[in-house]
Amino acid sequence: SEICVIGLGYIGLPTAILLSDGGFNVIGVDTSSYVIESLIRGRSNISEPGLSERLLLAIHERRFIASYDIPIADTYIVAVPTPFNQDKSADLSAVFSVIEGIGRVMKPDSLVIIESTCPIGTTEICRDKIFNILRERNLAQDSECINLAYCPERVLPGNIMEEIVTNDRIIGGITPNASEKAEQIYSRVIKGSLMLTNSRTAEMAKLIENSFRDTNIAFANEISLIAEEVNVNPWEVIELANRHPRVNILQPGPGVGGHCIAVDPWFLVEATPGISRIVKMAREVNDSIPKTVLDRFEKLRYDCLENGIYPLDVLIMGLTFKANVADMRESPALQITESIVRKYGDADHIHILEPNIDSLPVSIEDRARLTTDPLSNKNYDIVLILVDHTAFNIDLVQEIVFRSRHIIDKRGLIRRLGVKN
Ligand code: SAJ
Repeated sequence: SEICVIGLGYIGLPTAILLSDGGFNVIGVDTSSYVIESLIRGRSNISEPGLSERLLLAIHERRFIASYDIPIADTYIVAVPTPFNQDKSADLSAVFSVIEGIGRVMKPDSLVIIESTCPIGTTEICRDKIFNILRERNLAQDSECINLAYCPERVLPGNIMEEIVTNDRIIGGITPNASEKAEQIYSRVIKGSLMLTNSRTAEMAKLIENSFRDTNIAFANEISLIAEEVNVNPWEVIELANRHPRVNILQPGPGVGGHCIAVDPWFLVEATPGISRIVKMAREVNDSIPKTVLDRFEKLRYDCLENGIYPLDVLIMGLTFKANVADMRESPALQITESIVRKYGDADHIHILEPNIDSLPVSIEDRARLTTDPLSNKNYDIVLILVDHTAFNIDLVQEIVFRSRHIIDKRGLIRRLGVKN
């Protein structure tokens, strides 16, 4: 049978390849000409271990075809982005426009699955939209007959091709019948358990999963601020507390980035502003961390100036939102770097070490330099470790530490690697 996957990003493309390898004919749809042109040439528009080889084969064997247009298909999977607006409200325009596009071409018994992260109740709104269009097309009398399900994705960027098969999945049908239909599709390719529920519960489960992680990291970040204030090593104190059999605190860092954890909790806050207090505060705590890093940087820079050091050589290690990915969306490391470059790019020498990118983002390219050989510089006045890439190994970090006057290590890398300071 034919499946159409709409939105070929970090979720849609791996899903399309998974289904294609599982024996379905898959048509991938995207509005971006960059995405479609890359795919037609057999090139993946996202970097994810294990994806490109399978993609190339699927395209070669014509099991996967990329297109701009939504075709008639038995099943549709929607995986377009749901960003937030300036005021933190969800921007559902991409989901709604895709749902309308599907409604105009689908068969009345086609199955529609939404995987995009959505506020609670979105799937019901989509059902009404589909129903209205089908009614205009004289194809539906009863909205109960529409096969629509919300099935959130929970794969971890960097390990998507593995988790997309093994993770348990939630299937939230708009009716029990729709849940069963979606289950039949996923059960062909997924090894994890499939948990059937209604659409609202599925929507909320996705949001609380990411809010849970955000809250735990906010707690870790707050602990780290407290620890620094009272002269305790934050990494050590958390490691020791985690030896308690029922304590599991995550790691502090330079802030929380990515397009999921830094976004999704706001969908809960938007729906229930007076009640979602911890969720909101966790977001605010995590969003406030980059500023504390900048404050620390400015203190150390002032210290350098006091000692007659000018201009400074600054080394920034890592720009991406987390280790071993190339993605810089909502990255606190990039945000911190942009502030430093904006304020001091003309005065100081700002070197950037980011092994996962080939060129700097436009926001900083004029006044910072991407380096591939940080040891070509004799010494650094301030080093900021903002991402713990595997490429930042003990030999490299040790050598950089030897050459630097001040270090701001927001990932606890020096301690973890056992680097002498
Ligand atoms: N981070 C910390 N400390 C930690 C863990 C993470 O500061 O201990 C930071 C990271 O550096 C990064 C951010 O949090 O900036 C998010 O990274 P992540 O690895 O925790 O999560 P994502 O955004 O890559 O993927 C999350 C995952 N959600 C959960 O683990 C609950 C993933 O399973 C979801 O599929 C994904 O969001 C999504 O698409 O919603």
